Amino acid sequence: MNLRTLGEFIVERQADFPGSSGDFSRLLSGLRLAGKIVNQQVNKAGLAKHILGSVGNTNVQGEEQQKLDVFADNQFIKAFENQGVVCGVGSEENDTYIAFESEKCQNAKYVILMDPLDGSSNIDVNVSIGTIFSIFRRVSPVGEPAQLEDFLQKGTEQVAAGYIIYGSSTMLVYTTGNGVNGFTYDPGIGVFFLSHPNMQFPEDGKIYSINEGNINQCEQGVVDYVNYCQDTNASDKHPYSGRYIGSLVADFHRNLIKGGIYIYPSTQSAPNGKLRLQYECNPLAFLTEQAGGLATDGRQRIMDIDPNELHQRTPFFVGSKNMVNKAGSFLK
Ligand code: AHM
Ligand code: MG
Repeated sequence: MNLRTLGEFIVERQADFPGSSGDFSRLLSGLRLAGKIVNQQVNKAGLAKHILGSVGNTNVQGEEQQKLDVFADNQFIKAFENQGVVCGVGSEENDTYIAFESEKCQNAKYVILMDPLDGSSNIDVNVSIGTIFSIFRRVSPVGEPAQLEDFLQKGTEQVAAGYIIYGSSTMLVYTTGNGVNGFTYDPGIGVFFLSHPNMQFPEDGKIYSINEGNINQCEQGVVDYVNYCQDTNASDKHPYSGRYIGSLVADFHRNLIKGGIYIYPSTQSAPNGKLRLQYECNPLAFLTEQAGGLATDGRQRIMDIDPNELHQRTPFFVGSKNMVNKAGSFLK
């Protein structure tokens, strides 16, 4: 078998853009390095009592921060600052964006938005968690500190996006707008290998993923769609299987491979849903569209939403094209 490492893949792809400065490749290398460091800590979370558990702070959304959240946040931020390839970082863990001060960073062309450790409430119970990231070209002038407007761009402006899943294997899955590729980490030698080239969302699927504990708080269209998924009398292959890990990257990754839909709708207690547009939904929407799937808020395309605040939330319907269209048809 012809093995290709992530490093080789990045270099090959850079050659597709003659004259490119290599900054973007260095950015991906920074991500890869920080991902390996976080992976090492996640893997031993059960052993390291000092890492397990809550740090005692709450983040801007009033959620309890876990120690590993803070660790991951710091690792990624340090890696980007050291590489000098982004002028700033927006993170789900921080109240506002960070604009790096060094001249090298202020001369950088890109900003990154990330959820450094999504699903972190699952750490203590040994369930897969993930890092989600989204990269934009800055709109503020090069040579100056990053500005809020750099972080409030529509999803359609993303130049790259992806996730790292810390699961039974660790994988990095990303797109630069030219398909989706997945790399599996070999911890013995510390290298990611291309294992899932050109990933495609199956057009249809049999898995629906939603927190059904909230169903009484959902709008009627969502209730009707879930009933449709469970309908044993319908002629077209029902009922579907309900699968909800409660860890977005893990639910998304499974559905990407097997075919399925993930839904986090608006509820009475969370009218805009729970997930964040900039840190979670846009990057997964970009990956989804690049893999032939669909991502909406139930009614409109996620990547067309014009963000007006950093921590903006949105309902999220993502996955196999036919399933997302079908779910949307119940909301109209
Ligand atoms: P987090 O960013 O605070 O970890 O929250 C996001 C997580 C997702 O991974 C997951 O899909 C969702 O929250 C689960 O929420 P709920 O427990 O309300 O179903
Ligand atoms: Mg999250």
